[in-house]
Amino acid sequence: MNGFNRKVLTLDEFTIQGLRDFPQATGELSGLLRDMGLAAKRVNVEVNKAGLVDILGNANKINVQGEDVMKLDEFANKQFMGALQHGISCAGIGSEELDDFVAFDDEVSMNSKYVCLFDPLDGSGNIDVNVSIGTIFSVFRRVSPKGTPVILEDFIQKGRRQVAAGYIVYGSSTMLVYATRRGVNGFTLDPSIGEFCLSHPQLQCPDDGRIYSVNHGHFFRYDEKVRDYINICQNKNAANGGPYTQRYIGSMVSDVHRNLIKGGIFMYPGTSDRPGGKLRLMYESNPFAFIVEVAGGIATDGVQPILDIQPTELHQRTPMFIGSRKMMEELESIIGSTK
Ligand code: AHM
Ligand code: MG
Repeated sequence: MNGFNRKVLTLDEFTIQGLRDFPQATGELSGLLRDMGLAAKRVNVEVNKAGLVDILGNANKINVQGEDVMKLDEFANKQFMGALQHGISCAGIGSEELDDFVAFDDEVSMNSKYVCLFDPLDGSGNIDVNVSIGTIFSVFRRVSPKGTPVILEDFIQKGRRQVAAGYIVYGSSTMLVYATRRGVNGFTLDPSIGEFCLSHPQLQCPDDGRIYSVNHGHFFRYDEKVRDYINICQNKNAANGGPYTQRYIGSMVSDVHRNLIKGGIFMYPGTSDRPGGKLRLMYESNPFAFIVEVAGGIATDGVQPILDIQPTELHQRTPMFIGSRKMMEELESIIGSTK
């Protein structure tokens, strides 16, 4: 015995095993997830070196080896876009880093059935201070015919129509979590073999929790009812389901990941100066709403489920409230249908 645990499935093994239940499946979704996993591993290597940037060179500068240094979010964007373009599953992408979507024009890509939207490096303001950051992605089946270049309508579909969604958190360990309608599964990168290994099978969001996550700095710019709810969170005690604890990393991937595992609520409401909030519907809110709903939680914009919003543009923003079912129900009883 070499001590290697062969009971642990790698991401590829897991998705390929899943295909056995669907004899008609083409394996394209497994391929897309493998491509995302590959790009994530490349990004992970660079994220781990982020602290060396002053030694190796800053963005737009030449490093000591005389190479051009790219900003980490641009680098991540290139990796995810490149992996998907070279794969066999994705006909085009939309990214936070790019103003417009990209239609892949090679024959194989044009004949693929999926499009992918992603935020290549979310929370990138946290890179300089060694705080966890992440990648978020959303997968739709295209609505335009295969064999033609993808169009805007392939991307701006309701979140409810997502085929899969996932995120990667580059944290104290690196994890890839993805959801399909069949469940949410989490994989931790084993650096010794360079593979994502199934570590969190069939993740369920606890029905209730004690963590609330919100930027208190904006408190006086939130709607009165949102402020009422935050006050309730602060006043929880043993008699009314508390006490609650406040946790806000400022990196949505890490904040929602933690709440998904431990139970909690994450809020990014609209403010008086930014009524639409900050988060982007297509590649930040939708994927998390899908993941958390599959895991048994709830996600709304304060009025309707995030997944029911009809998008009109690639980069639109939305207020967001997401988390454990009971905490979300209490929030809804306070804010009613007011954004
Ligand atoms: P980014 O896409 O520019 O990185 O912004 C998104 C991030 C989220 O990860 C996080 O939840 C939020 O912005 C934090 O914003 P704020 O500093 O306003 O609380
Ligand atoms: Mg972002």
